[in-house]
Amino acid sequence: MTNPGIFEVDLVFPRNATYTPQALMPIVWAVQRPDMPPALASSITWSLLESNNYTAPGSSDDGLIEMLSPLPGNETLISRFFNTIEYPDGYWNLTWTLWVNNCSQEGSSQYILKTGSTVFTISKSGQEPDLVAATSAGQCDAMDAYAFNVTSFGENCGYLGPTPTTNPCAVNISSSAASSLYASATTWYCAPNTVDNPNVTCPTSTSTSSASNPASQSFMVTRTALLMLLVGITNFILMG
Ligand SMILES: *[C@@H]1O[C@H](CO)[C@@H](O)[C@H](O)[C@H]1NC(C)=O
Ligand SMILES: *[C@@H]1O[C@H](CO)[C@@H](O)[C@H](O)[C@H]1NC(C)=O
Ligand SMILES: *[C@@H]1O[C@H](CO)[C@@H](O)[C@H](O)[C@H]1NC(C)=O
Ligand SMILES: *[C@@H]1O[C@H](CO)[C@@H](O)[C@H](O)[C@H]1NC(C)=O
Ligand SMILES: *[C@@H]1O[C@H](CO)[C@@H](O)[C@H](O)[C@H]1NC(C)=O
Ligand SMILES: *[C@@H]1O[C@H](CO)[C@@H](O)[C@H](O)[C@H]1NC(C)=O
Ligand SMILES: *[C@@H]1O[C@H](CO)[C@@H](O)[C@H](O)[C@H]1NC(C)=O
Ligand SMILES: CC(=O)N[C@H]1CO[C@H](CO)[C@@H](O)[C@@H]1O
Repeated sequence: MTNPGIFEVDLVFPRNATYTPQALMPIVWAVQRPDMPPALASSITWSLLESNNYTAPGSSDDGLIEMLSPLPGNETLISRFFNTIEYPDGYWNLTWTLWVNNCSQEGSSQYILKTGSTVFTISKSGQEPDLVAATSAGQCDAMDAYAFNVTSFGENCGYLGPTPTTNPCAVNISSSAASSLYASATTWYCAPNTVDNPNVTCPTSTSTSSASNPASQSFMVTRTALLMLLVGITNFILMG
């Protein structure tokens, strides 16, 4: 039994800003009330277009995040990482859609789609990505955010009240939570049988301690194509 309340999804990162090229450039969403997506048949679709060009080599337009099981905690961070080392100058358009199934009084539910897009620039003169700063008091209110007031639930849908105001500043990414996201991305790259790996420097020992300390690792990337991590992998979810 899922309790009613406010369901919200926030794009924590990136923002409309200029960032330095990164082997692991993060995309992070925060899901507030992460227990709700299964009951709302909710998912996120997204595309990331280099120069807003579908056929550019770095572009990826088939991102899908299904949330078929309740996610843990009061707030769950969902991350994807991609490589911009090979694209040191240019702009990118991240467009994402939140799908929420709205019950109707007449019986047939209908999906509500909320779409946001964030354009950001990659340049050597940019700033380093900073997930902690992105949730700080000065920056949190600029998140692209969508909220629904779910008053009750039907068959794979929610009865939605008037749209509430969003509350992105409730999201808090600590430095250890940020490190965990990066560490998991590194672990994912370095796992055996993973999708076509770039040459991220992986721990040489089988010790797991190095994987939990991404600051001790350097990310070497020699791929020419942008690599989307985790496409098709649904269960890569970390608590904030
Ligand atoms: C993005 O930031 C630039 C520079 O601050 C600003 O000129 C532009 O209007 C912003 N665009 C959006 C969509 O916020
Ligand atoms: C980004 O993509 C959205 C959705 O396709 C589009 O409306 C918007 O104009 C694009 N922005 C830029 C700067 O290309
Ligand atoms: C989009 O990218 C493709 C592949 O690099 C290129 O051939 C095409 O000219 C680009 N289109 C635009 C409008 O820049
Ligand atoms: C989750 O939110 C509820 C209500 O806001 C609060 O009482 C509870 O302590 C929170 N739990 C965690 C793990 O943050
Ligand atoms: C959900 O559907 C109802 C019709 O049953 C409609 O009145 C309401 O505006 C919809 N809610 C949203 C948030 O679009
Ligand atoms: C959500 O809907 C409930 C039931 O109508 C209402 O009591 C509550 O005030 C609403 N919450 C917000 C934040 O709008
Ligand atoms: C956010 O996390 C930091 C570090 O864990 C903590 O010091 C701070 O109190 C938290 N802020 C909120 C609003 O939860
Ligand atoms: C920073 C970094 O590791 N850059 C390397 C990425 O991969 C390309 C292609 O192999 C190299 O030329 C860069 O030096």
